[in-house]
Amino acid sequence: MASGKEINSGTAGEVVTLEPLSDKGISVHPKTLARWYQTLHLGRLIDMRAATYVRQAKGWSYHSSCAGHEGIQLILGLSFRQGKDFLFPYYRDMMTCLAAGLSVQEIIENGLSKPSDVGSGGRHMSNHLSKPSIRIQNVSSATGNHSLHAAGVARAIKSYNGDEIAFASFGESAVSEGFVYEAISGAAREILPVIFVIQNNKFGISVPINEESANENVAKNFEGFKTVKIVSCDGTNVFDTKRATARRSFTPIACASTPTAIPTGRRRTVPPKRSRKRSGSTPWPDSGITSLRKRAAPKPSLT
Ligand SMILES: Cc1ncc(C[n+]2csc(CCOP(=O)(O)OP(=O)(O)O)c2C)c(N)n1
Ligand SMILES: [Mg+2]
Repeated sequence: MASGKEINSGTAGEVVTLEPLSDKGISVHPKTLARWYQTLHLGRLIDMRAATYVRQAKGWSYHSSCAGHEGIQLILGLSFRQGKDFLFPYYRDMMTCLAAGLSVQEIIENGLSKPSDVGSGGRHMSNHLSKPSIRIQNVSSATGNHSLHAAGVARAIKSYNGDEIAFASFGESAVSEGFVYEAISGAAREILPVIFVIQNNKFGISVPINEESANENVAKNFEGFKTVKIVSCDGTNVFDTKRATARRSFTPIACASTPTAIPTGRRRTVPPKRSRKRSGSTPWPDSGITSLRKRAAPKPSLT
């Protein structure tokens, strides 16, 4: 191993040299770090297993990998308070849902469209995860559509003087949809307790960001919306995402838009949708997982 660097294998036999994950000045308890690493590692195993199910034509009729999005998804999932807040995840939010309270079995039952699937009894598309019993909401596959549902729920929360939060998560391309603007505009006007999390991987399927939006950081499209607080972070870095999503960032909660930025050169490399045809030997991005392992489990006995 090169000194001060991390080694990660992408595809079999490939060795990628990585810079250590910057902690951005955030101090995290070792037990919390270990929990983060365990969840990230488990999520990656499920994600890779899903791609195998696709290749075997056994499941995941639809698979959108969360690889490269894990930083923001882990912290989003852990920010969600089970049975209290309302989470509206999108089809790429597997890590979010794992961290938020779906079990491995529940995720796999969704992927295999089993009647026991807690979200829809196997009737919804795979990778569209939900668990209504703890308030992880079932959403449609019309991208970004659930931003309106989240704004509506936030309106109810405010009407009932609740302290719950509605989280809506989607990709940067979905932000081009008119209903996302309606949701953010309405939430801004009524100052609703809703957080819109924009996971910016700079592509909407194969359409690059410069053909989607004038602002590469699409959250900046909402800068003129009075009461909207815009928070930016590196969504590939759990520490930076933790910094950005600290509760105080959202107090008082108005309407916050949190884009994730994947730095140039570290763009997610797994195809947006792993089809049977395309699922090949694309390297899996590290997302700081290997680097985090060193911090979370420095003793050999734990590795
Ligand atoms: C309303 C609507 N339009 C088009 C589609 C087809 N579609 C599915 S995923 C996708 C790209 C979404 O890209 P983005 O929002 O950036 O999310 P990403 O998959 O990159 O995370 C599109 C256009 C759709 N599902 N719903
Ligand atoms: Mg995208």
